[in-house]
Amino acid sequence: KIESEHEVLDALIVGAGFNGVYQLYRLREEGYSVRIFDAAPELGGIWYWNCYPGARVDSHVPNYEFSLEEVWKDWNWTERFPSGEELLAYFRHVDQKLDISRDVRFNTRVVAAEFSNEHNNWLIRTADGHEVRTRFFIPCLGFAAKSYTPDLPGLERFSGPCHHTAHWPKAGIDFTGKRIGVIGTGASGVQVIQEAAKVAAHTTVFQRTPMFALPMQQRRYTTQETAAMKRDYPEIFRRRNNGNSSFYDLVPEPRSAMEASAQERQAVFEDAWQRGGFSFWAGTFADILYNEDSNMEAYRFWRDKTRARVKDPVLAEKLAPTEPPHPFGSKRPSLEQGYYELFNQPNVKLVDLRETPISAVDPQGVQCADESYALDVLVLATGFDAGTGGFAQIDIRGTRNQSLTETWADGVKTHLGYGVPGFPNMLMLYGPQSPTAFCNGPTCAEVQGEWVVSCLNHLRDEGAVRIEATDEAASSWAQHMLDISEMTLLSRAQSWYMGANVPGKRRELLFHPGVRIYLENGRSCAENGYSGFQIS
Ligand code: NA7
Repeated sequence: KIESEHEVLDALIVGAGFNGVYQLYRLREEGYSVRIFDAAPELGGIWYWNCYPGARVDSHVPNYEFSLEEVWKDWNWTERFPSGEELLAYFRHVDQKLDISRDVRFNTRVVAAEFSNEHNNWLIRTADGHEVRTRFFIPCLGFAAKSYTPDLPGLERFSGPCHHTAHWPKAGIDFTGKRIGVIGTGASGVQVIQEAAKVAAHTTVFQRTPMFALPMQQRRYTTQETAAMKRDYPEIFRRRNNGNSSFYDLVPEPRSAMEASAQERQAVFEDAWQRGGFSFWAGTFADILYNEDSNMEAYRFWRDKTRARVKDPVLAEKLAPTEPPHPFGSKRPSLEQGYYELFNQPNVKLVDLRETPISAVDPQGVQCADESYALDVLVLATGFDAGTGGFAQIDIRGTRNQSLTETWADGVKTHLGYGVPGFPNMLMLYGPQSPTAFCNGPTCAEVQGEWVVSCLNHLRDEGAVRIEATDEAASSWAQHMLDISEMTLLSRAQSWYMGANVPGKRRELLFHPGVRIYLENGRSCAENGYSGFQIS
């Protein structure tokens, strides 16, 4: 037990991923008493849980790392897009440098948080019966704290190993020589499929919606290369933390794709394609996610490149259809390494669930409308109840004992994604209505994290004990989110950005796609004495 019975912490953070770790480090540095509670036995957040074969980040370094010199100066990545294992090793390095773990209570799942009007603090309860009081409650849950498994009839009857990618057994599962089935072709599905196809006797891919996956253009780094990169790190991090997209090197042309000649457009697309990663999504023309014609140009480029990689034209049409099912980039593109070529292998089969939906799972495998597929291992790469799902797993109660989940039943309402009316002294990081999911974890941990640190310092300077978002400010931010949703093409897809991947979930844009606009709003709020918050 790391808290004494009577101690009231300054801050209790839930979650030991990038956001929680940075917040603990900075608040402790500012003199606050602060702890993290995390359900996992080590640091890493989603990287601890999502340990399926091939797990890899799709934001390249140095976008995806802390900008703290004491951390980066003697850490050398081996790959441009590091694996989940390398990221866990990075967290151990961070721990060594910043001494985080001494203030973390591991293996501790927070189940309830209740605000006390009398004391202006929170009572936090854990699954193992532990309780702690804290002045500030800082959920750093990440956007993927709650997995989503579809309700497939008979799923529990499957006789072999069957796991969601976010609950993969730590001991691993050997795919060698086995018949592997993968449901889902998002980022996780694509990564597992790539690993399975290398060693499995047979891999069956159950695809519902074609994924517009982009070439990762992975590279291994030598120590000399990383040393050379580090000379530019201070400038890179300055640009990254003040940029448009939280990627220092994704700068789209300000003009519309339609203003460029066909030849110029082709050249910009080709260049982004070669640069790899999210360049083709976020680093070509500024209006790709706004203008239907520009979007269609990007789609056609992607489609033609992709189809050329698949030998069978029928299969090519299923993977990269003539007409897109939704605008390009309105769902998060996966990054791939030779994914499309796998479908030329005789031991990889694509099942198009739009033609032949899954009717049931039985002990032997998956039954579709026309055929049964016998499997040894079934992988559920079916995604997450993103953004709000993690909050629903904790019984969070505000000033009138009202539940946060019920409060959000008619729509998420926050001020800048930080505060919720009726839930004073709760400051969320990387939560709904902030740039989460459009801003990589480490960058958001720093830019949002510094906002929270400054806010707590302001309250301390003012001798204030309570901060609460006003209804007016939260309604106005909700309206802003709605305006963005209608302005962009994001609302046209059944994506987790829109809450549309989970049946019955309210459809609304959950994440703010404009990092720069978001940062400007946060800055102006702080400069105006935290406008939109009531401080007392
Ligand atoms: P995603 O991107 O939400 O992908 C989930 C996949 O599972 C997607 O292909 C879904 O198809 C599919 N799915 C979901 N439900 C079903 C059912 N009922 N039947 C068939 N297929 C289904 O999750 P990921 O884990 O890959 O990635 C999440 C993010 O985590 C990723 O973007 C990174 O930021 C990290 P659909 O497209 O809905 O038709």
